[in-house]
Amino acid sequence: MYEGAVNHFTKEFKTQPDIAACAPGRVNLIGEHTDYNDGFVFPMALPMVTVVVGKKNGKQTCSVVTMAKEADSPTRVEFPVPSKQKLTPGEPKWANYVKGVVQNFKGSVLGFDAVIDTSVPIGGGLSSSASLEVAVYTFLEALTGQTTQQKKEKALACQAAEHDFANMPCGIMDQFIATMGEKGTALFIDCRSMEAKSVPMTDPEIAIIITDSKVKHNLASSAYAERRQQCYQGAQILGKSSLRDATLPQLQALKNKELLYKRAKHVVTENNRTEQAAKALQEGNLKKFGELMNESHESLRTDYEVSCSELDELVNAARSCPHVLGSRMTGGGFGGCTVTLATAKHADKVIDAIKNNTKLKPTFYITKPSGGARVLSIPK
Ligand code: GAF
Repeated sequence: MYEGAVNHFTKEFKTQPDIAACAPGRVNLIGEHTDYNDGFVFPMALPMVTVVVGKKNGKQTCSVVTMAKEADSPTRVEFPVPSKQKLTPGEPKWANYVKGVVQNFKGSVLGFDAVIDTSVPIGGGLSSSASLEVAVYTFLEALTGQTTQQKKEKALACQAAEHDFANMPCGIMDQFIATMGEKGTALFIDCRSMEAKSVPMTDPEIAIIITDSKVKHNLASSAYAERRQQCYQGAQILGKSSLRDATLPQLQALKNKELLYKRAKHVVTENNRTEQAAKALQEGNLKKFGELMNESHESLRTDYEVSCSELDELVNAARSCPHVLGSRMTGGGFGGCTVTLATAKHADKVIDAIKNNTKLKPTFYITKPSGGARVLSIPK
């Protein structure tokens, strides 16, 4: 993929690129819809990445080409280097992530030409958008020689790009893990302090299987914003700055507002599960980890109501296999992927069991925790 982007750049811009950067997609093991509640998440970076290759063009414009098959047209855009005049979102949609990051970069942007390609399934719940944002940001750091010292600031700038240019009020999890992911570890992140603890995830006897339903329901982004608003409302009624500070007994105050109660209950119990899961993994207690994953899915399905029949079907199909320790939806929900923890030597049997127990035509990835955003060397 990377060499393909280099070759494509040469074809499009009639010169060789001299800078390349990439950033990964992610899978969240547990801790869903907690990040925008100042809570805990436990994701890992994937081997699948978005790459950006390019070079300075000596002009006051940025020309960017995407090779992503799912991108809307046109696949080549040109926009000015932001100065007093701010960039604004528009069409095509894929370019908004690029423009948003260029606008929010903590440094002075120079004119550049670039080609983007990705191996992260687009819109598949593995955070292709954060991987694009963080890859573009990392590319700009290399292009300008201005590295944002605090990686948290870099993740926040990319999150702001998604809020302002893609109109998606996401939390910080995806940009954080794309920036700070580490090979061989999952990151337990406290989304309030933005401190992260690495927990090794290298047990060769364990497989992490991602199942992509290839389904995406339209209400995903409106429902996301609605859930966020409901959490905010719940916290306000409880007199808390966020649901992170609420306890289960305190939620009784929401009992006559059933929907807010259910949403808050998910967040409070999910934070608790995520802390327990990080501890279980550290202690090598994978059985417990799997049980917590199962409980997380049930809570997302019944209290938070962000699952869908396809994700439930895949999770149930996985759980029908005795070699599975736990299975749950991952990411925002309403389609996308599930994540399953299983014994490594039986991974193929697990995949067969899922295939045999669903009407869907999912794709599978047996995956490992991989590195975060990085600058790549251009092949000579
Ligand atoms: C999406 C968002 F972008 C994340 O910030 C997070 O809220 C997640 O849904 C749900 O946990 O990926």
